Amino acid sequence: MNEKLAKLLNEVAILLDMKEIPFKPRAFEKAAYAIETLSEDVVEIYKKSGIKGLEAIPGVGKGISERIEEYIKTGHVEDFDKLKKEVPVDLENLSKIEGLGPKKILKLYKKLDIETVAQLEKALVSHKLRDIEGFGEKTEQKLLQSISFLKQSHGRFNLGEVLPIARRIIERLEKVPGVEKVMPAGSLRRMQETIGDLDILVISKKPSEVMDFFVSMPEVMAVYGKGETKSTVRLDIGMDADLRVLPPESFGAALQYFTGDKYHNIKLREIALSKGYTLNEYGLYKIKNSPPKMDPPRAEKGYKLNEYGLYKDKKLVAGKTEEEIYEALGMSYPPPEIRKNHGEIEAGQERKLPDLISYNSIKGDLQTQTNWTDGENSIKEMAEAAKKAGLEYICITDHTKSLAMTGGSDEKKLLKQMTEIDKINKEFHVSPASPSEAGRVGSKFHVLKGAEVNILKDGSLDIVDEVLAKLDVVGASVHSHFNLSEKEQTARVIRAMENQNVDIIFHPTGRIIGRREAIKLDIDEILKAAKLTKTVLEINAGPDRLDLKDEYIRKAVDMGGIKFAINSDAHNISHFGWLEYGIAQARRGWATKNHVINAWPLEKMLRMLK
Ligand code: DGT
Ligand code: CA
Ligand code: CA
Ligand code: ZN
Repeated sequence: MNEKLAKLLNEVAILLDMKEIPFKPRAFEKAAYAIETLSEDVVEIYKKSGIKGLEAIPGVGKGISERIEEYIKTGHVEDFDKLKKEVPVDLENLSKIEGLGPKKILKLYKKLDIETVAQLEKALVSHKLRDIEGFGEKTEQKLLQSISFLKQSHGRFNLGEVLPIARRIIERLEKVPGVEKVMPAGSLRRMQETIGDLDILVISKKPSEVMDFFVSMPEVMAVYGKGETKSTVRLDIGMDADLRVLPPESFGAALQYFTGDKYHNIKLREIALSKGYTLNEYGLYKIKNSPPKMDPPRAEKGYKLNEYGLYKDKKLVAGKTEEEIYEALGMSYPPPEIRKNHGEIEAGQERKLPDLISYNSIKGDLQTQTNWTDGENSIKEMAEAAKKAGLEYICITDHTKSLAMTGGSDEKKLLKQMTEIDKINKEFHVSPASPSEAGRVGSKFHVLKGAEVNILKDGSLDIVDEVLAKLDVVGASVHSHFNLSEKEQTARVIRAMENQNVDIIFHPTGRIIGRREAIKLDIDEILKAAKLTKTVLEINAGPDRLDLKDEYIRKAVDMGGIKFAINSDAHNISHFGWLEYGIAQARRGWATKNHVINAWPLEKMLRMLK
């Protein structure tokens, strides 16, 4: 129920935005996010604790919880239905189109009766939009581009959408009687930036009970197949999920096989074969009585023929755990994130796999926004939340002035904010004058002064150097002129790196997964410049950015001498959880703790900066 409900609340937010109602849309978005990331189904919460339980969900107020109650009871909400009737368009898909905000959707509906993406595409192709105020030829091009981009990425889901859902399903499966172990496999276990379908593996003494449970979960929209060992369903978010039940003795082999990726598996099987083994999802087997030459007729005399050869007997060598399989093949265990046959097998054989940065190693977050600009929470609230999330420091990096729509800071506002941060830091370092304050002593939480300054078209910045020099951390970002040629764009970013005050390039390529292409950059040149100018590159952990992507991180790691910062880019207190996605991204790029400056203690991190 959670996804469906979150989707509905997000739609209501858009509908309210259309009516230009202030504040309320943000409340709905907040509630939608809270519900989407809940680990328990709202229906369960409601069953257990009624409307009080709903109100207790952070971000869900009284009004919204009453609507949720109505939805659980009746399957719809009268208020929302009315809103939807006024603008009966396919909001879910139209709102995914980059450059098409709520007001534009409304205008297109009113002027051209456009309700679906297909209708919009048709109108664009026949240049119908050009006559409408606010939709020139440029918009036409841009919208057509976004639509074709959406079509390409169709069918895959961002890790950030899938992981909370998968975790909830896994948590529930673990409680089904007879279940001994549940593990994710496939792209999810590899923490890929996008997921095609969910693969879950289970050890159970009572397979049919798990299967019954799996196919009747509340998020299941359709059942494609249900068997003793495998079932496949479609979830309400539009994604498929496979569940396989396995015996304990081959669980490791199945986990290895279904984790993939395909190219890693193919290479591993070749190695097995070259050592006289065969490897499949049931185990690693030693082949005995293999005749020297393929001789199909012998298959009938007790021999078996398959893609590994012709053999009579095989003896199970390993299968219970993945570790024992890799060990038997003479290599160290490669973490799932790097399994894609990009050198990890050879490195494993040479016992030279990198010690990847671990999931609990981030000590500070160097990109966070507050309500001084487009964030939702105060500096203090962000700091408290970061501390609660286990961090030791954060840097406040509100937008700067040329990003006018966010109320970006000018020099004066930045200086004022620095004073405010000094004040807050004093509060974090209180002495134990009263017992109520004692708990905070020794925590040494620290708020750093920073900004996310805009890189202007020519590579200069929108804040003067004297003020930048006063900040602890300066992040610089491209937020405009996305369409420059590769040559111009590369020169622009390099010029920003050359600025003595710029410490980090935020979201370096500017891509939004499935929605906006990256800016054109000569990555090799950018990496060289980063190394030369000692500019840190961000691994933005926002689930729809994940920028840099893994391929570029790996390139930088191979080049050597380049450092990263894994930042959440939090715009509210619940976003610190995103750091996990950024860490996964760093791991897929073979980064170690040594590469990531905010995995270091504060003093060491600050020494690294320009
Ligand atoms: P996805 O679902 O597109 O995000 O990516 P995966 O990697 O989860 O792919 P999926 O669900 O088709 O298959 C799960 C795993 O099963 C995959 O990672 C490796 C294994 N597998 C699938 N097809 C093949 C194959 O043709 N050969 C081998 N060796 N393994 C395969
Ligand atoms: Ca999959
Ligand atoms: Ca699958
Ligand atoms: Zn930004």
